[in-house]
Amino acid sequence: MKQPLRPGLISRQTDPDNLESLFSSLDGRITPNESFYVRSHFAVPEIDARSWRLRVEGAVARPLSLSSDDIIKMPSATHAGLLECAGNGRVFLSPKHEGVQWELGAVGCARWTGVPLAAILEAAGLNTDAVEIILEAADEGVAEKTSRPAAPIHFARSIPIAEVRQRDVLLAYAMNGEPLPKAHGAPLRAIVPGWYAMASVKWLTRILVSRQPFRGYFQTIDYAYWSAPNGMQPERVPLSELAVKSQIARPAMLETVAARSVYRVHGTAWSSRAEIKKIEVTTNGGESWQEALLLDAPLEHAWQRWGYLWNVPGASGPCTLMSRATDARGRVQPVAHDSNYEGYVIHYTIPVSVQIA
Ligand SMILES: Nc1nc2c(c(=O)[nH]1)N[C@H]1C(S)=C(S)[C@@H](COP(=O)(O)O)O[C@H]1N2
Ligand SMILES: [Mo]
Repeated sequence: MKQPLRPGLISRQTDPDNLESLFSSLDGRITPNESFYVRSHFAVPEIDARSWRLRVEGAVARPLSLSSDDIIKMPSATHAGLLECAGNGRVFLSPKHEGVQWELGAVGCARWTGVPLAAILEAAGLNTDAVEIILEAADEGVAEKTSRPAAPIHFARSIPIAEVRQRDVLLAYAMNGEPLPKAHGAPLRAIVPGWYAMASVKWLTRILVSRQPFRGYFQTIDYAYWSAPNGMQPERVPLSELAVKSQIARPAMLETVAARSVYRVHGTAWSSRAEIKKIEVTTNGGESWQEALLLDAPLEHAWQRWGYLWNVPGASGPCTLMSRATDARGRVQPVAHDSNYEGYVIHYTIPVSVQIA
């Protein structure tokens, strides 16, 4: 049975469903479950909650097999967590890049409840030679890219052990106070704050503690980029940390704006392990920039909303807006896309064209 279409979401792909949030409807700081984007590579796996287990294996002193009850009994943590797909905004790139053609809505911010991954690793006892945690999921299928393993693979991604502690990585079973929805990874998913969301593995089944960096499909062929430090040979590197970014919710692309009105331009901005310090807005295609108002206090792992009151000119015609965020570490959104990232890390100041009438 196909699920009915969800009103708050735009379908970008079916089988499996890939659904985009209507970013222009942005309102609260927390994205409700029913309007949170969905990005899945393979069909949503059928999981029987009673027989489901999370296995913890590899370079550990005590391998574990945990049921949902075991996990729910452990001390829980709740925190905000922004998820942005690494391909968010891909439709705006020229030339076109393969992959789901997301506009602005492959991003959202929810409150997640679960068990810190660090607590589970502590229970298993890490061996001293452990370097990475591989998160393996129940969903499986044949990979998409031309270079791919012949047989079906499970979705899997890794995180270095140092990052697990520094980033409050959570194994979440609740989203915004409700049981984790199936499309978002029930019964258990990872939330890796401050990393692109491919690292936040859904439908977890196994945590494999590894003695070397993992080189699997989803971090070499897919969700990786060419890192080309000055004078060095380019190297394939897995995507990880989110780049600083802001997006304009309203006006929406191609919206008609009333001449001589006061229009409230608004949106959100986020970064990784740094609060947003400044938002600037241009309403004349980048000729001049004005500072916008940050509306939310910084909150770890969450985005911050901002607003700007625009005195719309009297002359009708086309007009281009952009927003530009600067974070507390001094990182600023660039003017253009860095093509070493191909169809990922799209955090340049995306122009929003409107019509004044
Ligand atoms: N098991 C599994 N986990 C996954 C994926 C997937 O296809 N399978 N997609 C990843 C990607 S690319 C993104 S952007 C996020 C999307 O999370 P959401 O669907 O809850 O918004 O999940 C990540 N975790
Ligand atoms: Mo993604």
